[in-house]
Amino acid sequence: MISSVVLSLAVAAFAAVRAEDSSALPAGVRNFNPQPPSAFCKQFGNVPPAIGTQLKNGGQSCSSTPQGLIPDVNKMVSTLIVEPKFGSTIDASKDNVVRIDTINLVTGFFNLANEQYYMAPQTLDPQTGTIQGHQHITVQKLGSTTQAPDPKVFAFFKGINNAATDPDKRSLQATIPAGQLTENGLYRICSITGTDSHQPVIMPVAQRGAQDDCIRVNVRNAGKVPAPTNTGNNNGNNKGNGNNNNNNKGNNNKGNNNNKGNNNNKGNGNNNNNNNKGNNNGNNGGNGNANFGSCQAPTIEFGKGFEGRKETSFQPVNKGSFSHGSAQNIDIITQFICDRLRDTCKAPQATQNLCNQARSAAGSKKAKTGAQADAFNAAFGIKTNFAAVQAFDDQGRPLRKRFFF
Ligand SMILES: [Cu+2]
Repeated sequence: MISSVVLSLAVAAFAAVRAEDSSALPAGVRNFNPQPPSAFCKQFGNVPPAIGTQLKNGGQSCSSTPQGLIPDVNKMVSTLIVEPKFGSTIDASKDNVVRIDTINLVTGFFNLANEQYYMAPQTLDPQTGTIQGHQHITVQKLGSTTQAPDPKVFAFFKGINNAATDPDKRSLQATIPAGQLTENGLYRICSITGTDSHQPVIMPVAQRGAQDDCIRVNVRNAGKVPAPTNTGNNNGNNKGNGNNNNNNKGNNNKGNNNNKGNNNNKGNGNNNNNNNKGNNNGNNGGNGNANFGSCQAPTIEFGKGFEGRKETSFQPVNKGSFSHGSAQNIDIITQFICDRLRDTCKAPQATQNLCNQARSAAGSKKAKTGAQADAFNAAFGIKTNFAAVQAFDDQGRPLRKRFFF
């Protein structure tokens, strides 16, 4: 009884640091303002405060966010990767589901990764005292079994932002799309359990079992993609579109070739399926006509529900090469991609110039529409039709009538 009083006081105290406007956030997710600099951070005057963005291009920062609520010792997180099997060989030319079992985590708490990173203290479910958070799957090729891999390099990464829906609310999964892994060999697949705003979970005792799991698998048929089922255009190929009401939050189909949910629903009188759009041309042989150095094609996709967003936004299709979350402003993504092509992919100068042209082409189209992604992709010879995707505002309202009837 006393502890629940303390708990609700603590929850109330943290509520005070919430920002006023949480309207752009998915249900269940709160927005937090940066804390004033702590005494600790003030000692390092030359280190800027962490303000919710991720410093992907380098630089230190200092977080003044409290660690937050620490759960009871009987509520510690534990995770097991149950699929694929440890030590198995997986076929990279097919979709591979990674399924995990996690206990003592209330899932579906997934704050905006580019604006609220480390902004929220760890929070607990007020009823059960269980940590609120989400999972991630990360896949790396192991060049060596005796030397640790570079964490900046990964072959696949996926934040799992949806809440577990199995009866015990423990099971989550992500799909490594066919063709995503480009080299055969030994890989490591790990979970990274995170809180609402992505920090590692804070546990009450030091001596315990791990909150995360990693497995090793062998990969074969890397770099091979099954023949696209939808070469040419997608008219009439409305596989799996139906009239579903699914907001498609956190779906795992990005970048695969099954052409689920395209847009040519002529004469469809209702809007229930508007949320499931955006075809997946990124991997459909859309490799473009440029040399991307060590990277995959820099295709950008436009759609609703990325990272739990209510609004439409942009993100790179090939997260292995271009590890950036979604953004409403395409220039955040295009700039990141052009920097990456230069610094990491070591693409030739001609491709870098092409990237700058692609950026301006995107900038010349109407902001926050799929036409911007198409213009960027087209500069590399990658044909997409995100212009046909309905744009939504951050309340989930259609921005205007669909224009392609
Ligand atoms: Cu995360």
